[in-house]
Amino acid sequence: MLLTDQHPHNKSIMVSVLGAPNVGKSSMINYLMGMDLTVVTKKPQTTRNKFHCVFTVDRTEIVLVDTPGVHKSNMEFNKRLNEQAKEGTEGADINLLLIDLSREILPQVKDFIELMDMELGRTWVIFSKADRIEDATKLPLAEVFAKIQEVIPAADKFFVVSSKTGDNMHELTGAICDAALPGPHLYLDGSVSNKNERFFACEYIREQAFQLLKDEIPYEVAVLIDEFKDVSKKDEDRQSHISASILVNRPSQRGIVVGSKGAMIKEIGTRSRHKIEAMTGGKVHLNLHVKVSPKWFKNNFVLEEIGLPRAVNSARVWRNKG
Ligand SMILES: Nc1nc2c(ncn2[C@@H]2O[C@H](COP(=O)(O)OP(=O)(O)OP(=O)(O)O)[C@@H](O)[C@H]2O)c(=O)[nH]1
Ligand SMILES: [Mg+2]
Repeated sequence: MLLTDQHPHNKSIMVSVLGAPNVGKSSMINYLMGMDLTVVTKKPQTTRNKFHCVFTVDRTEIVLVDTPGVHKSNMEFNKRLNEQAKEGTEGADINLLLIDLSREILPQVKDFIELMDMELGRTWVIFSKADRIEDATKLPLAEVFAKIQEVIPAADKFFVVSSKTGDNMHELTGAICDAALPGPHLYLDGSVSNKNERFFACEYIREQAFQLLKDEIPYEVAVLIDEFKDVSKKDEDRQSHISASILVNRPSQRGIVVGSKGAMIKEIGTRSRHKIEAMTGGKVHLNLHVKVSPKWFKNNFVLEEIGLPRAVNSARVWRNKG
């Protein structure tokens, strides 16, 4: 089917999902989609790229844009994460601003506005992790929302949700569908993202590294796919061969990621392979290598390779300085 030749009742909407690190953006997206597409860990700064997560409800296509949590930092790497979040608002019909109910609310809003430093279009405030509060209905959230509207005038609705219990997720999906406008779908039926299997293979390996490694190591790890090829013969079930490099910053981290007698790398490999196999629907042979790449997070080539190019307007800033 041509994307231009579509059912006349089709509707579509693009919704960016924004907020501080760890507030539950990716968890909410997975809940709404009904699948574990985007990576979730207990640690902040899990998501590193903006990307589309796509599903349909009846004839309505919903494109949720997952984004990295915005946070204060002078490091180039972190600035590029924030830039991804800003770019995630481009073309969005609505922004969902997640505010973690288990943390102080107004400082989260203040930091977010300062860091985004842009005029936000139509925004819905999503108070997340409601299950962490004994009784969220007793909180004066209407008053808090009125205060948020003073600083985000385009905020016109709020929801109180939990990705753990599913509270109000149905209502949120309904409201998104109601806001969708008639028009063609951007993606073919069955597409779940604008990113390919290579991207998600990387993400699922990094997710396990984030979950299994401690201290600063997860933040000093990047994953690159060296090879991803289908090796199945005609009429055979799908089989893929994937080689990936786990980059670390320092030689001492290499030993930790490999682990005693290779136990850690084996665990990262086994867990991520299961998730990759669920995605490809076939068997996966996964080879992981740990490589020391000092200060990879300052290296523009590596940053571009992991989907964090220099901000579009940074060249302009640089030229102006000259
Ligand atoms: N109790 C509870 N925990 C949640 C909820 N939503 C997310 N979490 C937990 O919060 C942590 C962070 O969740 P993520 O979905 O990765 O948060 P995020 O905003 O995408 O984080 P970044 O990608 O780092 O910006 C994980 O441990 C989740 O299990 C929720 O509704 N209730
Ligand atoms: Mg995330």
